[in-house]
Amino acid sequence: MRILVAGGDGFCGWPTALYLSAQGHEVLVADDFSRRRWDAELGTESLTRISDLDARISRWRELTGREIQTAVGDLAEGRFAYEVVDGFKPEALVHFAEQRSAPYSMIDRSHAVFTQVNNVVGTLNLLFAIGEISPDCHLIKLGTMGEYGTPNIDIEEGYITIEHKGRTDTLPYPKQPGSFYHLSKVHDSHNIMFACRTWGLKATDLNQGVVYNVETTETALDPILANRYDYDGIFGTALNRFCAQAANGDAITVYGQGGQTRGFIDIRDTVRCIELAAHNPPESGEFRVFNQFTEQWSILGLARLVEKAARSLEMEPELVHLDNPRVEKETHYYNAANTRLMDLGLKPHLLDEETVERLLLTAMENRDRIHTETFLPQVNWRRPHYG
Ligand code: NAD
Ligand code: USQ
Repeated sequence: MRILVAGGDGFCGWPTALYLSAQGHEVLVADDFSRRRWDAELGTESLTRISDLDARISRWRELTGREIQTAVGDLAEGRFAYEVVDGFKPEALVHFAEQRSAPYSMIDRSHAVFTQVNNVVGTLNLLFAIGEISPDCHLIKLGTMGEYGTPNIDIEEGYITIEHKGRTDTLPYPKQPGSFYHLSKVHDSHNIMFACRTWGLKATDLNQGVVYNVETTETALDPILANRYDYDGIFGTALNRFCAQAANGDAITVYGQGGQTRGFIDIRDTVRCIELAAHNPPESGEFRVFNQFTEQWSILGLARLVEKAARSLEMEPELVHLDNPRVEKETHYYNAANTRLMDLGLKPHLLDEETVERLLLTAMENRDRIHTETFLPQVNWRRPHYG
């Protein structure tokens, strides 16, 4: 298939582009490298050394003989988005290209505005480009489990059947997102659903859980193909971040009680889910939602798992409960459905001690690159800054 990977220089996008290329698909990566610029803005960088996109792609070509095309530009710019879709005419467009950090979106007004404009306008541009140029193209959009929040009932895959005053309908599942970033994903979902209903486009919203682990078969082939590893208080996510903290001899930072429960997925399964979605497109006019995670963990459970694995490697981790910088429930019911990708053939890599140990060792090997001062959370949900 001809597959456009928007955001293909990022943590999920780069391994996905390689995986799809390795499977024989014709791949084009579109990215504006904004994620690398946000590192410069925040004074942080990937724990692993990451090469620039040209070097990554040249190395891939040398190793495999496969070509990956590139288009460098901002998808929130209407002309660029249109030209990329027009030039490549994708059969599937995988859309990773958004500002994806909840804390970044909560820094102040300008970061909230940037996040929502970048994400919502970028997605709108792609919808209009697909609608006019390639209406048969399947949009595979990365959403997030955080769109649903933590309701006191089971979470379904996108829709819920409700009986109200004697009548019944199947409606979008209610959304209770927890940051301006998560809200941008809800706005995207509504816009995509509308475009499917109104123009007959076909789309899959992949409501992904927190992604952990770093390397895939393809990124591990050569150091120049290495994937990024975020660990700081803004872009680092729970498990990977805890491993960097433990390996560096810093405290594992559980926010509040740690009863926050989320869906998690190994990066090796993320890349596979994208291909499964691409191989099994929805009908024209259908807005399909899959919950893309493989297991649920509480944050305290994850922290304890990291603590145990670190001790077995003779590290001396400490687990601390910080005042929660976020506004979120710390003990709650959580039971989310995730059968649709399994039904298509996903065989999950479930989290085990071996994966945690590998992450701890990766962090240990790159310890001299850690900016310790970026570990503690700096962004407080409760205090709005005009900024
Ligand atoms: P990332 O920041 O590592 O990668 C995103 C990429 O998109 C970056 O390379 C960035 O430069 C690019 N980008 C952003 N805005 C752009 C624009 N306007 N034009 C062109 N390129 C742009 O993020 P990631 O972790 O790879 O996440 C990818 C997607 O998956 C995001 O949409 C995110 O919301 C979603 N997601 C991620 C996780 C996770 O745990 N990482 C979990 C659930 C969902
Ligand atoms: N948390 C801690 N300690 C930390 C970091 C986080 O206790 O040091 C807690 C947070 O308070 C939260 C949970 O862990 O309750 C998850 O936080 P996170 O930073 O790992 O992930 P989150 O902010 O939810 O965002 C990440 C990605 C985002 C994606 C989302 C999926 O950055 O792009 O959409 O995971 S989900 O969580 O399902 O919405």
